[in-house]
Amino acid sequence: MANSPAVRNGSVIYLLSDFHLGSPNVKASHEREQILLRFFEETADSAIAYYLLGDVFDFWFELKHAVPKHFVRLQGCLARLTDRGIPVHYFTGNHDLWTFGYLEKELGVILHRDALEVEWEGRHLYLAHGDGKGPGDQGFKRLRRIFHSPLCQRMFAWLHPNFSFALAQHFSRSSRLAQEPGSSAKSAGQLTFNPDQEWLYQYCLRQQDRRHRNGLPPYDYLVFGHRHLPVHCALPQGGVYVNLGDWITHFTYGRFESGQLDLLTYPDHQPAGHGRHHQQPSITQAS
Ligand SMILES: [Mn+2]
Repeated sequence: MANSPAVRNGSVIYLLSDFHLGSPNVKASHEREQILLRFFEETADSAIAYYLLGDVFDFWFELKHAVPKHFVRLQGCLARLTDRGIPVHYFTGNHDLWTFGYLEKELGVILHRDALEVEWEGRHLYLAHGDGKGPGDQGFKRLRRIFHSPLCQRMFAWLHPNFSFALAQHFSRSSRLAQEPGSSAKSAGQLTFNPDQEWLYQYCLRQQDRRHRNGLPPYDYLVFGHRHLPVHCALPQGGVYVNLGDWITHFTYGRFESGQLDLLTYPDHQPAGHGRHHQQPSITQAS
């Protein structure tokens, strides 16, 4: 029964990102889609909500009367979850931001185009895909402004999709491999977490400083995707930087329950994430 507020026993909020369905090709993505379906099937009974933190699709663009082919099983799965009354929050990433109502109307997801601050069980969390945040990456930030421009989006929509979608898919794949080194199967194993060079870690430090200046307690968790690098690292000002990794090579997800957010692998549910050896520092500053 659609949208019936059935009594549910769930106690877990699940967070995932960066499935990039469509990359590197449809066949490989179909295999990953099956793994995702198993994940949602196994976790649905314990879930009170899902947060998808961006780049579910490697390319997505809605025309007035058409959407891209493929990955209808995941779409059906998300629709069934929302039909059961489980909220699915869908953050646009930098690969699937061209959604204009279809995902909300057809799948029933709650769409977020910007970062979100939430309070769960007394914990303060900051959630975002993570693209364009932190210092550096000026070339990508310029490109990002073009992608977000309504005029450019209208011009793109005028092109025939046999041409425009193929072109966009080509650029989407090549840009991802260039911009997000962790997404490359070849380099994923070599990628390491270096806080000094990690823009989102730097962004977390600034956010925590800003909170402190404004007399607010630090965020307990700042959670992102985008980097394709699983991270669970305590910050010096308090709180934890979490990067959800991806579902291309890492198959990692965030699990929030009883005020604690863990980063785990699927299907074996083992703790994951670079930076775990960092001890949670004792907070000496006044909060
Ligand atoms: Mn991304």
